[in-house]
Amino acid sequence: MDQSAQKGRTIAIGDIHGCDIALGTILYHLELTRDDTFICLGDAVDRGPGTKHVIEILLDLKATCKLVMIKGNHEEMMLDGLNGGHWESIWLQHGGKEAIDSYGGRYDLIPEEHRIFMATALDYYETETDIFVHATAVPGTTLAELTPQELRWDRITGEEDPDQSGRRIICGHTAQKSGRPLVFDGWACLDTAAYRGNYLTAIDVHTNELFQAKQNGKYRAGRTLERYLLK
Ligand SMILES: [Mn+2]
Repeated sequence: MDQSAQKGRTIAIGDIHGCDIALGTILYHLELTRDDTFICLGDAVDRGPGTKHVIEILLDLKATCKLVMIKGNHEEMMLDGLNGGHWESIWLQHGGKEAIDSYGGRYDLIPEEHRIFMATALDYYETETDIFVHATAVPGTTLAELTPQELRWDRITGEEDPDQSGRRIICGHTAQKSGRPLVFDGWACLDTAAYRGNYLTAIDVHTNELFQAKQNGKYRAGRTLERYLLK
């Protein structure tokens, strides 16, 4: 894909987990336009109080910019749980209850559009400079060969090798309870555990500027990713 002529910003955001006010606050400050690409790294749903509103916000964004939704393990569990699959009880115990409560407490109150939004989310997304995936990529393995376990479930340790292509891997999923992005050679994990009261983290992948907000509405910008690079 030729992105060399691309105008606008490319913004990626870590695990939102129902933090609708944090998401709305970041978007208010970003002022996205149709030239911008906004990449949600997955786990938009569950845990926090505002899953329904988060998906409404993301659906509305489709009219504003190019929205890329990557499927997290929580979207995978929710879709399975809503169909009565084997994940249902585990999902409900790991934030699914809060998600259903945001819809009024019943599965049948979830709009079909919201189910389709989750079901059509991507396994990964790539540009000339970066690879975007929910959980992990495996250097040496092509993206199309990644398993569902790798794409949505495996955790990173901070000791993974960089990708041979030279592209950076930007992921979520491995929650950083410190609230600090996990940044090391060739990698950036943006899951800063917003649902635990930390900042939700978004990044302009070309400038590395961070845009962060908490679910209480507090906003912070001006830091860059390099601040968190492990030496
Ligand atoms: Mn996850």
